[in-house]
Amino acid sequence: MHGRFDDLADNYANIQANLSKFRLDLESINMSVDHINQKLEPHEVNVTEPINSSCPNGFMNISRCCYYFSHDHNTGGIRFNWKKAQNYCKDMGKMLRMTVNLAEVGTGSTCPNGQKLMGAITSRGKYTWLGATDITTERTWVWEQTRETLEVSSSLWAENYPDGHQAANCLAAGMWGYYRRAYLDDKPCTDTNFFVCQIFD
Ligand SMILES: [Ca+2]
Repeated sequence: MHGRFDDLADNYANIQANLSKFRLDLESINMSVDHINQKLEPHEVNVTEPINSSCPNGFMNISRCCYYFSHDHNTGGIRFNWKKAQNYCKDMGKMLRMTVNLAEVGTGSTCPNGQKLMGAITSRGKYTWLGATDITTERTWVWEQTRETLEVSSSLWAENYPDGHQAANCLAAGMWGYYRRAYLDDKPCTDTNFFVCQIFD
């Protein structure tokens, strides 16, 4: 009888030891699962926003098009006259081996949602050069890159604009109204403003 009791006691001790080992293994597995989940989290965020990574460094994706806001770069942003701003965009294009010019609103078939671009300009709250002029023919506004016409009747213009005649031949977006929203304004090309570049290919 005594021997059998010892066997039972040994078995019980073995079971306890195995149970402890099992608990340790389970804890180790749980830690591994937590570790894997932590590694997965940032990856999942990337998967939900793959579009943002499709723009070159420094450019922002809005409605599947890439824009460079000069407001957002260097301390206080970068401001130039209209021609210098356009050249800055074109030079970036040479570096990137892409077609870059001052941004257009609602032209072309690839990024027709101009309201989102105007919204992004509104959120920065500053006068901003865009890519159209009436330099060639007064009151015939032409977007520089696509050569599409910007109608003077467009609702994108601020009320009673364009009004600058020969003295104002370059296109800017300015802040208007109670809500300080961005609308188009004709300004002297020698003014110094922030600007937005756009990738066109
Ligand atoms: Ca003009």
